[in-house]
Amino acid sequence: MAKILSDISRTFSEYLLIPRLTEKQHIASNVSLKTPITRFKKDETPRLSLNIPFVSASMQAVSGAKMAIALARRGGLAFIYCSQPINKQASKVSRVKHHKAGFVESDSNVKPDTLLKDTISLINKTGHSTVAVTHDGTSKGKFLGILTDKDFWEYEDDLEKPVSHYMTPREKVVHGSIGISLHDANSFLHKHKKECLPILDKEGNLDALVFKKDFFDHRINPEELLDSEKRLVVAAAINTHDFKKRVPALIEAGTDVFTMDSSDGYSEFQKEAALWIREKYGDTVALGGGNVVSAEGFRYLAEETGVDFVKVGIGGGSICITREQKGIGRGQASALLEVIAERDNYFKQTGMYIPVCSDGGLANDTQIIIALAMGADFVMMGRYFAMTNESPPPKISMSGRLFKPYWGEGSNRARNWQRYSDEATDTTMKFEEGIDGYVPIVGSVNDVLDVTLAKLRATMCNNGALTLREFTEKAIITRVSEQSFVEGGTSNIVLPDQKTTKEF
Ligand code: MZP
Repeated sequence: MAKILSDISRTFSEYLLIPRLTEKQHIASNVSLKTPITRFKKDETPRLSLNIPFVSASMQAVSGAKMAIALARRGGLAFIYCSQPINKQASKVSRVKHHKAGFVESDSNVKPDTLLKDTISLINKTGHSTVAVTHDGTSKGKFLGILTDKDFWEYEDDLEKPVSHYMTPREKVVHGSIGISLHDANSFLHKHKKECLPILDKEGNLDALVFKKDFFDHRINPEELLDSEKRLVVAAAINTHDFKKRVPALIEAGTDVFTMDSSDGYSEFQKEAALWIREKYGDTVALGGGNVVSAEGFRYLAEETGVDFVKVGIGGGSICITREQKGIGRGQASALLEVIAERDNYFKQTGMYIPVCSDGGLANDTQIIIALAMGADFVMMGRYFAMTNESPPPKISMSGRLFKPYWGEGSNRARNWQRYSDEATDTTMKFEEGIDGYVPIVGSVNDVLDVTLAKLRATMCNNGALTLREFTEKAIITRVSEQSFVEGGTSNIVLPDQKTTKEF
């Protein structure tokens, strides 16, 4: 006979936190939201930590290059989706890696005889207003000069003339030499009142560029997630079919963190892919596995695959119909609590801590807070980020309001990408696991994060916690009855607009 679990499947909205003593040091500005994303041994520092406990879902409607830049700049990560050809995913990763940094390899380069009209096309294509002029038009060629959009007037100047006519030539360009520290390069920019400092090697070849705006960017976003070369950290999803081709291409493009993307990750396919990646790349990259919803699923991934983090959640996603279609899944809170308990057991037994990500089904800020209080190291969200300006789909106006399309990775729409790809494996689809709908636009990633992070910090202070670890350790959580749930809303008053909803 099948084993029937004694407790029912529960969701986050069935729980509330009981406040703990708030001491004087418990104020929002003292709260740290740093959280590990790689496994680590007791008393060791994780190889990589997030500065905020939020990542965006590896979905076509959510995580493109724009989202990855916006989130890494706030200290989180976007998992660039893998339901696209390898070269397209790699080029998105590369765009994020080259977005900004202390020292960047010049992305827009021309030869001195390139016509101004062609240089303007390049500027429009790359979006970079600074173009390096080198003898061979490469990023490492002999440096001859620099052209910015202030050096010409598009509608006045002769577009048929070569760029050498308009550029600032090398002898007039303030430049630095290879080996200069970032701090000195920035001081140089400040002293000479320049926007961009080319860095040259001894032979006069271009090595890198340092931009003033990057310096200010970092001041505005002190939490941004940077690699050892001060470039944004990039994350990408992979599948267990084409990983032998996809992973090398994504590593070449600069991916730092991978996650295997599957609605059911308790499988030998994940083991095979993870072991292959570890054998080839060791722990130079971070790797996540999942999704699982049970202690045994967690233990399998922890022991057999060596993954860095485990994602939890099947069927809770806002666009997900897996539970209806296949009869598998579990209430997200029950799944998370069981996996967290097993993660803590595993840590006690082995001294190895494996971070856990709660993925999907977070319907509002309160549920995010409860998931973190229960012990999730970070949360993955689709709908939350799909509603922002930075998600890939275009805006659509319906009945005077702005929306964006949002569809599941298990929907026909998402899975169709293989039809147009050489990497196609199985293009036949017998049933869908995701739906295709719309979500309202709520603003930028910064707008939504500012509100959610403020609420999270405030709740942590109510719970006498300054770190996420302390938050979980001190958390006392109660289940709520349906009646107390109703009591939690406004009661016995008439709202001016009865259609007003309380959740965004
Ligand atoms: P949500 O934040 O929109 O509620 O859920 C996002 C999560 O749903 C994703 O991270 C992924 O785990 C899951 N997902 C994505 N597509 C589907 C589907 O088509 C799905 N069924 O369940």
